[in-house]
Amino acid sequence: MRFDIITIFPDFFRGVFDYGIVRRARAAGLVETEAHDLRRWTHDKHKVVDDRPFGGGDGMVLKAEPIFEAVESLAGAAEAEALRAARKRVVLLSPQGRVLTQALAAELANEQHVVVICGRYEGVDERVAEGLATDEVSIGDYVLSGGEPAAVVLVDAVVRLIPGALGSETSAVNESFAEGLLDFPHYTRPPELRGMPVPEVLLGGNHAEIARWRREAALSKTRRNRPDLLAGRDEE
Ligand code: 6GU
Repeated sequence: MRFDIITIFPDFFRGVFDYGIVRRARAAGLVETEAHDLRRWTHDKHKVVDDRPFGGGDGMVLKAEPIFEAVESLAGAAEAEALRAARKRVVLLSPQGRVLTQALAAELANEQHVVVICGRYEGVDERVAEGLATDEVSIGDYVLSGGEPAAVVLVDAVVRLIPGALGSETSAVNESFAEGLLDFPHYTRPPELRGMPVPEVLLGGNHAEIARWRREAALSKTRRNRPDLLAGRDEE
């Protein structure tokens, strides 16, 4: 799998994929990541990538032409149809996108090539979303200055779902969100810390009881921190 990231800040990505599971997946040849300077696809002397908004207003808008040229040179065809056939996706990162979920990350983990366009918060010419991107994605309901941190989040969430990336000792099947619940609480030594004991049941060896406790604890944590995840479930 390959990620090509189009950005006006390619240096932002220096070293950012050199840690943990992403590093290991890259070292194992499971994934390649490369950041590309959008200015490479400008043709004027000053390598201008933005311009004033039609209709007026503050802030600058990222121009469509360099982005179209960048995607065409990195992914080939700009037609969504041809991209899908070739297992390629073109993801525009913007606060106007649909929110990244574990389901979307899993879907992207099936692709061979993902081109990621980092928007700026002021905006990207809408024709990129209309006629170039296969997906417009946000990482949550808050505003970032640009899509670069979101690109790091997206790559991490997807790479750990590529078969083999987590290694044999762990699996993505049992974790947070896989079941639509938050993860259960974890503890390690010491069994008592600053007046806070580890729940008794975890210290014994009754695996059925431990499994029951973990499910209940995951549920109450979800109820407390993310009641939205439980809406529309009947049991529990
Ligand atoms: Cl993808 N971009 C920006 N600029 N802000 C965001 C975002 C993306 N996702 C959440 N906020």
